[in-house]
Amino acid sequence: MKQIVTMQDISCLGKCSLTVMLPAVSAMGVACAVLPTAILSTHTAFPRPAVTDLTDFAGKALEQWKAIGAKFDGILTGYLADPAQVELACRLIDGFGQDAMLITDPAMGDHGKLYSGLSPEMIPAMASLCAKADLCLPNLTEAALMTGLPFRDTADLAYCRELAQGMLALGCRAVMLTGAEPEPGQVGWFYADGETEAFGGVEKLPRSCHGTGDLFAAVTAAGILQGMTAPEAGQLAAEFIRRCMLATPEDSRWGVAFEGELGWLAAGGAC
Ligand code: PXL
Repeated sequence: MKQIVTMQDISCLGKCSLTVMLPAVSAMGVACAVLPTAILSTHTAFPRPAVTDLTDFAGKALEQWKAIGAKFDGILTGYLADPAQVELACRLIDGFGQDAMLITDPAMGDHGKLYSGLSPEMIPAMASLCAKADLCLPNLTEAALMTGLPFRDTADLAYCRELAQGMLALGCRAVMLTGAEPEPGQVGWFYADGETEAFGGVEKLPRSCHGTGDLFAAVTAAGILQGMTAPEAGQLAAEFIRRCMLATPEDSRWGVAFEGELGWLAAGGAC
């Protein structure tokens, strides 16, 4: 069985990061090891979460994993709280990245802004991590922040292409932008690797829910490890998220009702 290690926080309430990635990756038949970087009582869109930083713990976990000869087929990084955690992600890659595909989700912001509590120093730090990636999965905000291009919240193909080229110029091998609008009324992804380009999407719903970028990253990463092309995996992820959002009746900081859709995902997206 393929195994991913995913590095990010645990937000205890308000479904996102590890609490959604772990079940989604597992449902797709990929083993999911976790390197938690912090425990938060909620994600940071709720006021004043209690936080315990786990950077020291995570460093010790890496040492022990090395000592016991741990191996991973994929490394998937998500939300990181500060540049010290980015440095730790680089240690994870140095130690275990030789035979592993590196997928980075630079979960740093949305709607044109950094998430609350993140300092602007995170932007160059995250860009340096994404430069190492085999595949980087930014949303429009994150791609604009890292490339220095202006943020626009309507992402036609010309704008997606510009952001994707900026991301490739940072150094990543391939990029899949989320929040792309390949056609009016659609929302989806735009993929580029310097040679090929692809895009796809699903009908856009008038709703915004937390944690959907994390689910997109989990499904895309697990799909690729299961042998899908990145565009195939991205389209599966977009369809999965649409189903989860249809099951979530309104805008929600609490995350999406993904639980009832895991069976669909486990069946490979068959209706
Ligand atoms: O869903 C991304 C995410 C992950 N982790 C934490 C967050 C957020 C987004 O707000 O605050 C702690």
